[in-house]
Amino acid sequence: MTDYSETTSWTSFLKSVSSFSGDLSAFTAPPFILSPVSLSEFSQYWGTYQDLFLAIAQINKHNHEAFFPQIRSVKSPNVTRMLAVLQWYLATLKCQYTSRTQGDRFEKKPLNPFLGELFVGKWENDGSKKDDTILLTEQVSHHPPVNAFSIFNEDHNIRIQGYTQIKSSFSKTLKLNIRQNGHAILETNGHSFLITLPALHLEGIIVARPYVELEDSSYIQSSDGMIWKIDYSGKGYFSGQKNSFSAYLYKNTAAMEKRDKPLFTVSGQWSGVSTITDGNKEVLFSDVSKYKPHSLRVKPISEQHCLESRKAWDDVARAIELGDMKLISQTKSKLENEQRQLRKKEEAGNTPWQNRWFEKIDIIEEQIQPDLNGNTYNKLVALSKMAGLSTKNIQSGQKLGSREHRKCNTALHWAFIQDKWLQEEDIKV
Ligand code: HCR
Repeated sequence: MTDYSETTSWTSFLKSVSSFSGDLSAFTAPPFILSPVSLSEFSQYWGTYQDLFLAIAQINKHNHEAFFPQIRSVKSPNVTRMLAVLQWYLATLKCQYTSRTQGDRFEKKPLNPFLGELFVGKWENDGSKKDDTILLTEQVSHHPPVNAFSIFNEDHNIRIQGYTQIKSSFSKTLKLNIRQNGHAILETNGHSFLITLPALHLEGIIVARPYVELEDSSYIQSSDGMIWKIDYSGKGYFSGQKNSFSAYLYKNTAAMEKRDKPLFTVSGQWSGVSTITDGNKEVLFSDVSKYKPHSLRVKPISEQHCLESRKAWDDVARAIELGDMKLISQTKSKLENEQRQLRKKEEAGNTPWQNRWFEKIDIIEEQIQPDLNGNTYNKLVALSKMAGLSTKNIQSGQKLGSREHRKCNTALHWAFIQDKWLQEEDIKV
């Protein structure tokens, strides 16, 4: 295993991050810590476990008892669905936060998506086109960087859409703290779920082997009233195991606030094995290693549009793979200069960049009302209200009464506009 921590490039990188200004893209990092993959590809992790994702849509009042046979006290399809959502969600965490650090690999700095960058693909499920799950990702803003995504399977009637805006800061001990603004909203067969995005930090930076640890709590609020509170901890906090969590299912937010006895508690490692208990017997809940990851099919670069991520970053990615710092900087500057020229042209012509499949929704200005039967953004307002969470532009999952909520005056979100995709002529999945 190569030790990069003693190299001069790493020590000067550490010096530069100790006076960090908040903009991660501003760093010149040594080639060994650069990833040839754009951050816009990370949206695919929500769909990697297709079987678990599609299973959520299959649960109904006739079949629900077949889903978690080991858990005797599950009596309703709504509870079963909540368990299935957690099982899928835990598997997505494994992809989002540990898939790049398996074996001796470590976390690297992904490419910073440009405005309008697209990443699309599909998961082919039973081989028939009708059963494909589609992924659409768009970089909807560059300052601040916001990445929006939509994943849907028409045949199974399940979709998830959301967006992420990351905010980073280095601590004095050189931990990189990441806060996410945004959310994901899952919808299937008349049920909807608001999923908040966890806070995280990167450990191991000093020794040049960064890895992610999740922290604090996140929530999954269901339109049926139930809510999961998921508490995260790293190695040595609740237990000696890394990626530990405890998730508590409450019948509603009031029960959670009163710290009533949860309906179920699931605990263990989100990247591995977890168990479930209703307060009596404890049984296996999930073992992520047993599930089959499903690869996303992405068109070859030769068939991609120039806004598609792998095509746009191809020269830079090759330079990174060669570890050629001069070439990395040349190819990256070329792309960045082209972007700057585009912005100048747009400004001069008063023709701002048009987003492709997502639109900004202003919850306050447009007076979006809570409505569980309305559109996705009526649902966002309703689910946030049920969970007692803010819809303002602050860190995901913050409470209504929080200081951040009181201080912020905006509630702008990114919504997927299905019709725009249906009218799309240039981009094919
Ligand atoms: C922190 C991170 C960039 C952001 C990545 C996010 C938060 C993006 C949204 C996804 O849905 C979830 C997600 C998963 C990733 O684990 C997380 C990345 C891990 C590393 C990367 C840093 C910017 C890498 C910095 C490396 C330093 C040492 C320069």
